[in-house]
Amino acid sequence: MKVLVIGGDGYCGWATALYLSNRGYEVGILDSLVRRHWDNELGVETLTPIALIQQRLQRWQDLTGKSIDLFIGDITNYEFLHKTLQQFQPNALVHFGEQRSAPFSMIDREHAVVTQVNNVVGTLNLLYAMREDFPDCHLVKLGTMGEYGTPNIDIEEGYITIEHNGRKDTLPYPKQPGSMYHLSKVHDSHNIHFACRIWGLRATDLNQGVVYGVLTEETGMDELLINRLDYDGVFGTALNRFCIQAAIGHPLTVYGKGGQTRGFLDIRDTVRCVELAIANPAEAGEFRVFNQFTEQFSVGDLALMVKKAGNAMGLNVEINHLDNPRVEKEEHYFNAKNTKLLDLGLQPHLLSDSLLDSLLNFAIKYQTRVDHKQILPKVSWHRN
Ligand code: NAD
Ligand code: USQ
Repeated sequence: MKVLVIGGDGYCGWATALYLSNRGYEVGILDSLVRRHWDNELGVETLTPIALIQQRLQRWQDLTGKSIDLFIGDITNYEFLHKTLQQFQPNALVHFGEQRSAPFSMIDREHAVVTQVNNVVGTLNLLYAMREDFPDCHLVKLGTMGEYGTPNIDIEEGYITIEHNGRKDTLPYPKQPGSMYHLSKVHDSHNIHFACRIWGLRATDLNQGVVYGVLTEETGMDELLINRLDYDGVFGTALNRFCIQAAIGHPLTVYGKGGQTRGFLDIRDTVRCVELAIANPAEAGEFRVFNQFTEQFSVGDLALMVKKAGNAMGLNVEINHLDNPRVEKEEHYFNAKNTKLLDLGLQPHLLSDSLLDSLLNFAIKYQTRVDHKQILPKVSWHRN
């Protein structure tokens, strides 16, 4: 089966492309490399020294004998996208290729526009390209748990059955996203749902929680295959950031009360979930939604777990509750369903002491690359 991984030079995409290649899929990577450009623009670097995409792919081929096609370009450019799809002839499209940071999207008007144009137009182009030439191809699209926000009722997987004035229907679950980035994912979901309903395309929206970890079997094979690990205040995410902060002796940055609860998963489960979605495609006309996370934690609890693991390794770890730069509920109900991927056979890697140890050791190994000035959050959701 031929799978085009869009965004295959990024954190989730790189791990997924190698995993699928290792399992015998014919893989292509499409990436505009814009994420490396945004890092340059912000003056930040991943904790880990990532090689050029061409060097990464050459090393993969030398090690395994498997080749991965590379298409460098932007999916908001329809001509490029059309040409790439004609050349590669995919059976499945895995779409990671978006601007994925909530703080980046909240910097100012310009960054909100860049985020929404990049994400919404890119996905729209994909839908039209599928409609035109690949109506049977399965789109596996990375969405986010943050599309739902934090409602005071259980979160279902994409749809909710509602009874209203004596009538009943199953409808898309209400969305209350918390940033211009998360909003872009909601817009994508609506557009994809429309394309399935009206044109009969098939798609799976993977509403992924916050990903943590860095090692997968494939990216751990060689230093040149190392994955990115973001720690800065714009692209770094909660648990990864806490481990790196602990490793360099920076107090853990819990925003506000720390009761913010989210779904989380290990990057080793991200790659497996994508494979499960590809191997069990949606029906023609079906817009399927899976909630892709394995456990729920509050950020306060995560900080305590990192502190405990760090202390056990002899690190002195403090926890700071900073003024929250975001506008979000800091204490709330959160209970999200996540059974659909488990039903397809996902066997989760739950957060364990050994994972925290390995992530802390990774962070210690590369600690001299950390720019301490990039740790505190600088982007605010507040009007002034
Ligand atoms: P990333 O920034 O590491 O990777 C995204 C990749 O997509 C980059 O290599 C970038 O250059 C590429 N890209 C962006 N726009 C593009 C375009 N228009 N054309 C071609 N390539 C483009 O992000 P990530 O952490 O790997 O996230 C991948 C996807 O998973 C995103 O859609 C994100 O919203 C989703 N997701 C990520 C997380 C997480 O914790 N990292 C959690 C939930 C969902
Ligand atoms: N947080 C802290 N301290 C930090 C960083 C974050 O307390 O140092 C808090 C935030 O305020 C928020 C929560 O942790 O309440 C999660 O923040 P995050 O930066 O880890 O993740 P988020 O902004 O939600 O975005 C990340 C990815 C995004 C993905 C999303 C999944 O960057 O691409 O869509 O996780 S989810 O959170 O389920 O929407």
